[in-house]
Amino acid sequence: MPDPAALRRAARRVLLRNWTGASTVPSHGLYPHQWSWDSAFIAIGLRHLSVVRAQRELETLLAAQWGDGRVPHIVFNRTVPLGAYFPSPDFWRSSTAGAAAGAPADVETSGIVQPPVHALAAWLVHEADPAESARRGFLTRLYPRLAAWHGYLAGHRDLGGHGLVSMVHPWEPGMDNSPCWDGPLSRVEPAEPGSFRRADLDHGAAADRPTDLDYGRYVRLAADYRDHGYRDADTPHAFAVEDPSVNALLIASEHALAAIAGALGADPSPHLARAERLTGALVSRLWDADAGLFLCRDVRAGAPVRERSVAGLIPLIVPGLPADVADALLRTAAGEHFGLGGAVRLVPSYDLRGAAFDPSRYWRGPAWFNVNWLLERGLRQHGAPERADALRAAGLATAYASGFSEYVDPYTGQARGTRDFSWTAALALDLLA
Ligand code: 9WN
Repeated sequence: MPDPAALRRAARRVLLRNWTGASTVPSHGLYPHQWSWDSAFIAIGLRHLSVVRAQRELETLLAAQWGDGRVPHIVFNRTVPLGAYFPSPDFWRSSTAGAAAGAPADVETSGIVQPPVHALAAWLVHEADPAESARRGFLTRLYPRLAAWHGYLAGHRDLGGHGLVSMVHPWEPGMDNSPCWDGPLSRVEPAEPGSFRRADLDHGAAADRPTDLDYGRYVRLAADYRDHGYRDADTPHAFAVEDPSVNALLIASEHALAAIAGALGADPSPHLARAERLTGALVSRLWDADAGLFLCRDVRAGAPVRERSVAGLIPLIVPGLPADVADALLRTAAGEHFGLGGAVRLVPSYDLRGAAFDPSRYWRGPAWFNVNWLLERGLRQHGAPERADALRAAGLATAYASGFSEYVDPYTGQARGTRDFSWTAALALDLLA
C-alpha cells in the first residue's frame, strides 16, 4: 500500500492538470474533450478536492443535454483542433443533424450516449457537503435534467420491449471492443477503411486498442444513426444490445434519484417503482444461473450472448438484488473466470478462460479502475467486506504504481493505455477517503 499522502498528492495533480476550466478531460492526448460517464466518475473523486468543481463537472455535461433528454457521450471543446480526436464534431454534426432530436445549437456533441452513472454521482457529490449543495441549489438544478435523462433511456431505448434499456453502438456501454459485441457487430458492414483517420493511434499502441475492422463498424453505425437524424424510432439500429452493466447502473442511479427527490421534498416513489421494475426485468431477462452471472443480450438476434464479461458482475451494485443471485455473483467473481482474491491483481474486463481473452487489448481482458471501483462498492453492499477491503488495497496500489493508467494487465498490474487518466486518479481519491 503506497503512502496515502503521496498517493493523494499524485492523484490531485492529475485532476488539476486535466481540468480545463469547466470540466475535466479523461486525458489531454488521447481524449481531449469531455466524456459522459468519465465525468460522473471524475465528479465522485473531485468532491474530495472541491465540491464546487465536482458540481461544475456534472453541470457542464448536463448543459449539453438534448431536448429529448439524452446526455451525449462526448461534449466537444471548441478550442481543440478537429484532427485531435476522431470522430470529431464535423463527423457527428449534432447541432444540425440532431436538431429534430433537440441537440443544442450552441455546443457540438456526439449523438450517442454512455452509461447513466450521473444521478449516483450527483447524489455522492451532494452528500460530500449537503449544506453547500443546498446553498448553491445544486440538486434543484440537476434533478429535472437527470429525470429527463432517465426518461429518454426508458422511453426511447426499450428496443427489446421487455423493460430494459438497449445500447445501439459499442461505444455506448463504454466497453467498446468487449468480446460480447463480436457477434452482434459481425452483421455490420464496415465503413471503407480509407474514409476516416484514427487519431487514437497517434497516442496509443495499436495492440492495446480496438482493431481497424472494429473501427470501420463503429463508424458505419454512428453514420447511420446520424443520417437518420439521431431519431431512435427512425433508425434501423443494426446493433442493439441489452447490457447488464448499463441497466444495473441505471437502477443504482434511479435509487439515487429517489434520494435526490426525497432531499428536495419531491415524491421518490416513481423512481423506486422504476428501479424495482428494472431490477425484475434485469433478473428475468439477463440472469443466467448456469453461468452464474448476467449475460448481454443481442436484441436483433433475440438471443443471449454466451460470453463472460465483467459487465455481468456489475449488477452487484444493485441494492435490491435477490440474495441467491448476489451470492452466485460473489462466487463467480472469485472463481476461475475472474480470479478475484486469487489469480489476478484486479478483476479483468473479460473471462480469463475465454477464447478472446487478451491481457492488453482494451476491454478484452485488461482490468479497468471504474469497473473495480463499482465491484468494490458491490462487494461491500452484499456482505463481502473483506473481499472489498482487499480489492480497495489492490486498486490503490495498482493505480499509483501504474501512473494512474487507463487500464492494466490484470495479472501483472502493468500499465496499459494512456497514463494520468482522470477517472483512475479520481476513483483512487474516493477509495482513499
Ligand atoms: C470512445 C474516454 C472513453 C471512455 C470509454 C473508453 C474510451 C472512446 C475511445 O474512452 O472510449 O468513447 O475513443 O476509445 O472505452 O469507456 O469513456 O475515457
